[in-house]
Amino acid sequence: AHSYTKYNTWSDIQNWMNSISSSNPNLISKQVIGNTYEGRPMTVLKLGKASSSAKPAIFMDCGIHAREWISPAFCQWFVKEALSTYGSDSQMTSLLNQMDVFVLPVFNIDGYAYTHTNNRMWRKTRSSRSGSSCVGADPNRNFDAGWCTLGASSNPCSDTFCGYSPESEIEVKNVADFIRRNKSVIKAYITMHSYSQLLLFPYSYKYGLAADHSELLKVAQGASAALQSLYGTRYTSGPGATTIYPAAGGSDDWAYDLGVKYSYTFELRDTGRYGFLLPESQIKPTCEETMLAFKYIAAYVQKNL
Ligand code: 0X9
Ligand code: ZN
Ligand code: ZN
Repeated sequence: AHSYTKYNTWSDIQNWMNSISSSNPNLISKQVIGNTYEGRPMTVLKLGKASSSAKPAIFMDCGIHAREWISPAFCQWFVKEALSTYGSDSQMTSLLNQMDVFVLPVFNIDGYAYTHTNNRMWRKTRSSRSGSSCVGADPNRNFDAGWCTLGASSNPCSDTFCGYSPESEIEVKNVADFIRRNKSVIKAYITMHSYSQLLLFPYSYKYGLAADHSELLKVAQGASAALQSLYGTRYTSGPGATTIYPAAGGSDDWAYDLGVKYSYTFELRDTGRYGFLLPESQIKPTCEETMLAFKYIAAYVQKNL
């Protein structure tokens, strides 16, 4: 069964999406943006109060990498918190009145399912091609941003395989198409990974600073401070290339170059004690503190529309 303080299976997450959206028709709608390689539906939840005119929006995805289980847990937590605090928390109320938040709870569903059934440490998609016996590409190397030039591998057996071409992975194409289609309303792109406790922003495919570097850094530092205020968890903020490592083909750089200025990658808890195998007892504190960072960024974006 579904629980916010457990790592849910894809099937539990699907049931949860159906039930939460039918219980909250005034604040959530569901749309399938395409199917995964293995045919699972990629469902985006749109949170926000209905409006007669187009609302500016934030897009957030979780679970680009299959084994980073705390990430989908955060997307689920976020949806719950948004619904349960709308009407009582003034910031959440104002956010959902003025903006929509698109949430993709699991990006790499096939990989996520595989980590539950076959290999807990799987990272990539599950696509295959004749000519190679190795399965999958790294979805966060498959976006069209300096594709496969740096920190990515052209070997299909590598965990950072960039794929056969930009957007060769259907999951990446589905998300990129959705963001391109909604480009005029999407003001921020937030993607959840683990682990390392970092708040990253462009660029990662090159060392050069983003045109908006100082603003992106200031907002990241404010968000990290908000996160730390709850339990003292420390985050480091900075451009991907120098803060974690140079790596091309990532979703954050791609969204930024498309024109989505506020583009952030979170690397959630921890710093390596448990790594990808973060205990379920840490889901609640991790999500609670991350909510504060998300809300800090959202408030800034809303103020600067
Ligand atoms: O390597 C990645 O894709 C991310 N780290 S992870 O351990 N979750 O795999 C960092 C992504 C930073 N952004 C880009 N490289 N564009
Ligand atoms: Zn279950
Ligand atoms: Zn990741």
